[in-house]
Amino acid sequence: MYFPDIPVIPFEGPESKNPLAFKFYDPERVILGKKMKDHLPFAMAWWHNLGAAGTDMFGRDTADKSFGAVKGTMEHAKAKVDAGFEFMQKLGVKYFCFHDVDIVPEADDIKETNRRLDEISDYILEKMKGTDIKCLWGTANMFSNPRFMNGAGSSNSADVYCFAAAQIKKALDITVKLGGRGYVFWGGREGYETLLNTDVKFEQENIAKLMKMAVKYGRSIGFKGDFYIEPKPKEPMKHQYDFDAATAIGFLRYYGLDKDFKMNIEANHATLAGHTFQHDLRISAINGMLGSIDANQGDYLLGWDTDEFPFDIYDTTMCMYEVIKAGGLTGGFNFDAKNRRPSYTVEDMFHAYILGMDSYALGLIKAAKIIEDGRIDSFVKERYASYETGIGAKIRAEETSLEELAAYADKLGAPALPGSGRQEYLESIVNNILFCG
Ligand code: XUL
Ligand code: CO
Repeated sequence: MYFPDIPVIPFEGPESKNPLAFKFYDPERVILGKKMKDHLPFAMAWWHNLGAAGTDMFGRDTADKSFGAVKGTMEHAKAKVDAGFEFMQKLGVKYFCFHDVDIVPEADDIKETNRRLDEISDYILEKMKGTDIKCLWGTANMFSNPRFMNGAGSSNSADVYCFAAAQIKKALDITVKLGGRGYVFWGGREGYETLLNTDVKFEQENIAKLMKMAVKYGRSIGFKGDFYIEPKPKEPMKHQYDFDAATAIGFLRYYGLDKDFKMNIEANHATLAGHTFQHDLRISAINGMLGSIDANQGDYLLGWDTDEFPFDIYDTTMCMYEVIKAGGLTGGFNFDAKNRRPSYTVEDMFHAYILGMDSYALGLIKAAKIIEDGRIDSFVKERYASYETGIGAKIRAEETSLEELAAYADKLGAPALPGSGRQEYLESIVNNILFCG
């Protein structure tokens, strides 16, 4: 046991003061005809939870994530598997997400790294047996190794491009072996620092070609799930090609990849792009591409990816409002989040997941209330009522012309002002539902 002092985390309800209990996440509770645990397929991010130990630009680790083994060894890799499964089982987290190099230490030669990946995936598969824990998605880390300094699919070096392809191939093999629901492309270094040395068109074409080969290979080995792009506008690169959902969707459509890909929207990435989290969810949803979510939170005072555990109930509520309206996710809610550096104990690891899961559970409860209440939906419907009859209906049905509309406007002389947007009234409704019962 790696967490002997931590019990299985029970649901005790909102009145509980027990730090090791859920206040809102009650997996069997039915909301809008579906159990909470089915609305909220939570996932553990291998890298933050079992890897990140507090190192930042100015200081080294504060937490001990050795799990009793020497870091950088296969013994440590296996200890992480054991600790990770104990952690997920104690919390009732049913999925995990991983990068290839989160689950094994990377060797100098890719053949040895791949051998290690075979060994650890056998170990994980064995561990999965007898539990109901599954793989949400896998990915290849194509940003940490110095060879990827200029990107992977966008690298100026064809040799590096081949290494990226080799890593994707292996990461897909492992994802399929573990029954993963999805496969993620986060293009951390797919972008540029300066246009003075960059052929943007060339790089984007190469990325698309790599993705096409990945789809072809994935389907050939029986991968039936979704590929995801995880948009992010910057960090580590100054400009990243997958800037936001709208940009990534346009890219996928242009290169004919939109049938195989969906979006994995990360809250903190959306805010870095100058959007709300809800905005990127809505853009994905209306394009039929809302696939999965990296459930974290940024800090409005800091301009980088702080990857905090979500606690803002307004945000989780509006997220769940979008997810419910979209009919749910094909993926899940991956806590791509890390403890703050001074929260370095084992208890903190559990507090963080309890916070995240409770925040989403409460968001779900409140979003369902907003939908059941119906005032916001009916206001939005009414706001566009002028398109239901007369000239508006003709516009919707594409049964008119610019000439007819111009003649209509001439006859009118001047239109009445559109109806009030009633923003403050609508915001009060949300506050009322959030804070009064
Ligand atoms: C980085 C980030 C990644 C992706 C997977 O900002 O979010 O961890 O989720 O590569
Ligand atoms: Co992420």
